[in-house]
Amino acid sequence: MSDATPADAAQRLPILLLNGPNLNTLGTREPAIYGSETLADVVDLAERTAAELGFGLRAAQTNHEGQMLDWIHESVGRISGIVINPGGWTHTSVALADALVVPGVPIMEVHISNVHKREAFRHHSYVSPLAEGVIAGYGIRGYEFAIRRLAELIG
Ligand code: DHK
Repeated sequence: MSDATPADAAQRLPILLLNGPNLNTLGTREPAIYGSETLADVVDLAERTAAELGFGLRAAQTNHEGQMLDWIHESVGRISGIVINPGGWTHTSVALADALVVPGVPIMEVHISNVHKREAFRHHSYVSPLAEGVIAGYGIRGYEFAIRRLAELIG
């Protein structure tokens, strides 16, 4: 992938990076758990990683579940894969899981914290059965790893 040309990038559909509720507060929200980097830092890292691999990136964050579902529906035929940190919806939302199937593209699930080291209610994910991979506990570097894996899967 590292020898991708600008022409390859132009032909490829972009990767969609989605962040769910409360992730707009990264940087100030429980920094001992989520770190001091902001959502802007996440998007910058993701854009740089995608560009290095020859992909464009569309990034969006919302605190509104219906908005997230609409974005996923609207992405059909327009993206090559999804990297998502569903935030709290990870553990609660059948509707989000149902929507994520619609685009028919590979999905990588990211959690900044190690959810398995935390409360029991964070141990279950409705998204994981749909995901090609799950990354948790690597801080915001997890987004970079997810994009690298997605690029490998897309080829
Ligand atoms: C982010 C959240 O907002 C929580 O609801 C999840 C996840 C964990 C994270 O680690 O990025 O439980």
